[in-house]
Amino acid sequence: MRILLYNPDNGVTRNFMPHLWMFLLKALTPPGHEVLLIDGNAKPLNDRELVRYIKEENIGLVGIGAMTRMVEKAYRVADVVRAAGIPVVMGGPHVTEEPDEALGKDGGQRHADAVALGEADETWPQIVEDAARGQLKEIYEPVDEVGKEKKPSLQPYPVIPWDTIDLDQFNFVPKIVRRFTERYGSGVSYFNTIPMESGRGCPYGCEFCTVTGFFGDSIRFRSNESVVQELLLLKRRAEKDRGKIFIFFIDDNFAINIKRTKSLLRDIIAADAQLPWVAQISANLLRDEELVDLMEESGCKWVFIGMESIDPANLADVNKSFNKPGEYAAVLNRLAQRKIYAITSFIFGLDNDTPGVADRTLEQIESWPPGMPVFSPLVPLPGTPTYKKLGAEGRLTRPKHWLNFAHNKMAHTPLKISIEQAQRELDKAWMASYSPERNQQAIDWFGGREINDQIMHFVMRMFFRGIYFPQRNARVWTRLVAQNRKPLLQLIKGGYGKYRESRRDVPVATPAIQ
Ligand code: B12
Ligand code: SF4
Repeated sequence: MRILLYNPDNGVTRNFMPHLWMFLLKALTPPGHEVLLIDGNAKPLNDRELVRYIKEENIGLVGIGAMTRMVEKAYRVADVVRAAGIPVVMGGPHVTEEPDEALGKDGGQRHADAVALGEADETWPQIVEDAARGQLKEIYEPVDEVGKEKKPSLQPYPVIPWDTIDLDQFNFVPKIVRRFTERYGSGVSYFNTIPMESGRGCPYGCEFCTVTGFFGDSIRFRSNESVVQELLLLKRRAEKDRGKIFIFFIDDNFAINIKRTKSLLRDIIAADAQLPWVAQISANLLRDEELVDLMEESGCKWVFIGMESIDPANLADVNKSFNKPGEYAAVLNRLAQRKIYAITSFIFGLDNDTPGVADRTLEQIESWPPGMPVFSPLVPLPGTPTYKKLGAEGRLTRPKHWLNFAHNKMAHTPLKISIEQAQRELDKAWMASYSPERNQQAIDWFGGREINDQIMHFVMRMFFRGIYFPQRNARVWTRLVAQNRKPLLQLIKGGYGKYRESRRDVPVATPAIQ
């Protein structure tokens, strides 16, 4: 049987990074079946094109995965595929919480023939075999003989053949630049961010988050050996075809077991398997100097930190008191001393937020080393304590917000700020954080040193703007470049100076004296 795994586009981030689930399920597919992958963020297809593709490729089963924010799109795609007579199985965090919705058992339209609940590593082979026999069940749940939930141990972990997978659709290097570098034989042919997991699960149970419920509070790790081998595979690939590969360790809290993280990082260093990497780590775990040293040595460049709020009352409300706003600056400085910077994530619309929350947060951010702040409203995700609490208090304004998805739009009434005001605070925080003035300040922070880091920050800032700001046409980009001409010229000058310096340092070839 030929299977298509499909990830609907999220309407925001385009081809930023492939989704791991597709590659993982492909690697776990029993022999005798062929799996094709389409990520709608990288390869947009309209309904007609998708059906034509499915027919031409003789697909017998379509698997669709989606987060809550993409599920409306996922259902639409599923409807089109089923209307063409091909069975659909859906999986991922949303349908795990709302299987009745996907199966049309809540009074709405049916979208899927089957749903895979929870982690599908062990149910996927069964789904494929059942589909091949035309005997798909409605629900696949990872349980043991006595019906108890069973989590994959991640040992052994399947080998994802990253060395042979075509990653062209996720290449950050624009085609025009590639043509130039290919012709002149130097430079980088691709830049890919690759998702990799070293473990699953988080015991912290922050109330707005689905992870503790979905993956469970028992943390499971791959062996160090298996992570190192995957890194080496990617490193060899990058070296062979002069590409750049950046690893995104998608573990929800990469340092949740500090001892184990240190041992993994030591093994990466010992095997010379370093590639530049980013990971999600909570601020409380970044107090450890030895950990941060090992992060630097093993290639860490960025850390994603869920700061959520600078207000301890807000953090207590969502069960995240282990975040201590008073230590954020120290944590970020500790990282910056090692040339590691942070993507800091904030939520607005928490219960203790009042008008002015954007200004207060921005004031703090501006006192920190430069980074990439991101802001979102509190999104009540199905299955979370937050969703239940807001529902019980009658504060969900759009209880099924995912069926009428609107980017960054609130779905509940905050306590001390109106929805409209919270929305304005969000817009303000985004605009101020990526304004030309802020971009200039980020570069100036380096005081003329580290031109490479300055360029990296500027490019990332423009990139984040491109990702997160809705208007992305050529006119907007031209205006953006014009507004940022001062930092841009400064960087070009600095980069050229560095280039000349490096040319001066190249030893002049002298004829050998006989
Ligand atoms: C990496 C990641 C991202 C990446 C993007 C995704 C990518 N390209 O990989 C980035 C950093 C950009 C991101 C952003 C966001 N993310 Co995110 N992200 C993750 C993260 C950390 C890892 C995803 C992953 O690869 N997991 C590992 C794989 C193996 O697990 P999995 O995807 O669940 O797949 C397994 C099963 O679900 C199942 N499965 C999945 N799909 C399918 C399909 C079929 C057919 C079958 C059979 C099975 C199946 O099988 C897989 C193997 O067991 C998860 C948390 C987590 N640990 O999963 C959050 C998570 C998915 N993100 C989440 C959220 C909320 C967001 C944001 C909305 C946050 C925000 N407010 O901005 C944004 C939205 C971005 C966007 N524009 O779409 C939520 C989603 C919850 C939900 N119900 O939707 C999660 C679960 C985290 C959380 N805090 O609750 N994210
Ligand atoms: S620490 Fe992160 S992954 Fe863990 S529960 Fe909190 S928000 Fe979710």
